[in-house]
Amino acid sequence: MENELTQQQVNFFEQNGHLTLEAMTTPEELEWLRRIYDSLLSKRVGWEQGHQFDLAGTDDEDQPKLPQILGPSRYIPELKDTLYRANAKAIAYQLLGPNVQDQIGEHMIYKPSQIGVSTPWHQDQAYHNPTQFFRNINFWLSLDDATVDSGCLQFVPGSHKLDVLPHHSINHDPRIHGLEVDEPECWVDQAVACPVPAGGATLHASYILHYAGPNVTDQPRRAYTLVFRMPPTPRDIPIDNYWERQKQTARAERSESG
Ligand SMILES: O=C(O)CCC(=O)C(=O)O
Repeated sequence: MENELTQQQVNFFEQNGHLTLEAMTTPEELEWLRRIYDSLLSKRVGWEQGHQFDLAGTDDEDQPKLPQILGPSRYIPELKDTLYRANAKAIAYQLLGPNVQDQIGEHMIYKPSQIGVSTPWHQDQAYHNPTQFFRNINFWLSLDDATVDSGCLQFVPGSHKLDVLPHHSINHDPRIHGLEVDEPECWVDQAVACPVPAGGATLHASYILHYAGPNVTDQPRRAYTLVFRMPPTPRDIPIDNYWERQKQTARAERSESG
């Protein structure tokens, strides 16, 4: 069970901006998480509030291509007490120091078997407040064996040292929540795929470019992410994130009217 990194792992993370860990929780907790996950997804929990939506679609199809739930622990508070979360917190403290914020980010992204589409190349900070600098670590727990064919994460090593690059909505459609970096083809040759066994996780640093392919297997690809953050600091000049200002998603409409 991993809750402390070796110096070699710390150095690797700092240099490359990502790391793979083989075991973040027990098989028993993993099984419990799968039941919660499947129930949240199948009941479309949070849909009306805009907390659940299709990351890669316009929310008007019967079968979302890439369902995402933001903040699942607001519906299942026991998710705040998992061993996964305790282990991730210990590692986040080791990497970021004692000023890590108590309030953490959390989401689930599901790639249904044979249906889940790719998560395009992006930087998480393209979604975030353009007036601030971030120092975050994402833990991406895989509830299934994640392979290249099922959509494990892929990273551009060292790209966490970049600032936010220009992005656009998937398919250049502002009704779609998901973002893609402009000219994604520039990065493909540098990609490192990071398969991970069920119960293992990849970690990634703020600003790293990452991607996950479509799920072309007969198995689901269920991922549960926790984001640990340092207090953000102000930028002198905000990023011009016109891609976010152009958004017109059904999800945002539901959330505003809810
Ligand atoms: O699960 C995926 O397909 C993408 C996950 C991701 O981009 C993230 O957690 O930052």
